[in-house]
Amino acid sequence: MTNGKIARVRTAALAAVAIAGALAAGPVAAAEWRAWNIHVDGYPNTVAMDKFAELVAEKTDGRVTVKNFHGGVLGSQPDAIEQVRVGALQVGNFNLGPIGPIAPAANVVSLPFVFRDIDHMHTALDGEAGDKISEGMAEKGLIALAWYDSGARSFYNTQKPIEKPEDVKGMKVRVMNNDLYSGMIAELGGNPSPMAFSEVYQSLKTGVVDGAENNWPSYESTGHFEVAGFYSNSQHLIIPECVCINADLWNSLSPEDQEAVKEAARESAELQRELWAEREKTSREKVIAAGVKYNDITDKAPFQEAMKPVYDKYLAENPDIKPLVELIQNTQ
Ligand code: GTR
Repeated sequence: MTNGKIARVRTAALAAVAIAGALAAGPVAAAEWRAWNIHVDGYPNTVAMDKFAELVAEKTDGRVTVKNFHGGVLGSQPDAIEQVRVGALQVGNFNLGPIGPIAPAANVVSLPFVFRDIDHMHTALDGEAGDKISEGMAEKGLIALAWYDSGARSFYNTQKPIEKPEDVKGMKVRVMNNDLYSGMIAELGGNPSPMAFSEVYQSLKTGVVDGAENNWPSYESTGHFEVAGFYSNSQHLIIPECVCINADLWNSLSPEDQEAVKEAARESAELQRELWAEREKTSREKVIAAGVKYNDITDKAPFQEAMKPVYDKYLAENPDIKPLVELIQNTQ
């Protein structure tokens, strides 16, 4: 390198240092977070995540903006959870189902029939049990900013109404990726088939699976009701959802921005819960009007009894979670 060249390089380097210094002293460049959501336009969670983005920008005075990627376009839910944990994505609206295999404390909500009803789930989540679940998730790199509703999940299939456990015998049933759900189907005598949400419609249509399980809004929004016309109100799972953020990112925020982001998530959750209550009704009406055969399961006891080995296995593998299960069961 000639002397002249060295001098020019040095000047350029000094200029870069000066610019960096100026930037550090002046306004910090706005951060853009990428957020994952599995649902389609108009779905309560999608609308609420858009609200979250709007509120984050407003409450942080534009220091943070959130770019939502709806419809699962950034990948499957288990993949997206991993991406948020490692920081490749910053935020996600996740169902606690696929978080359970990573965080055993969060898996309590995936024990079939652990919640008596939606109110019980809300009371437990808003109390000590919710704190314990959040702590378990934080240890695995996910901070739960707020909880979204996801109603109760029930069975649906292409063949017949399910009234008793024996009706599940021999059926191939899609479940989310979580051994508790595979265990649940196996204990009912069915064949569990863990599969990504996006693959279920085609699998029901082509007979790769005979059934699946979900709440009314997802059964409707995915079009599963068009190809699996028997919906049996088992309500075997009531799984909450979170707005979750990467833990390192969260810890790097100023207290002021943490407060702003948390408020934004909580306000978006209030909206989500209102929209959810409406959507449960309209989705149910829509699918029944479209010809879905619906039946209530009046006696849930045989289903609940069949779940004992699922609980036993989970507690044998995670003995330290027993008090949390009891805490939930004893929450009035
Ligand atoms: C929906 C839930 C999604 C996803 C989906 C599934 O109810 O909102 O996050 O978990 O169920 O069954 O995969």
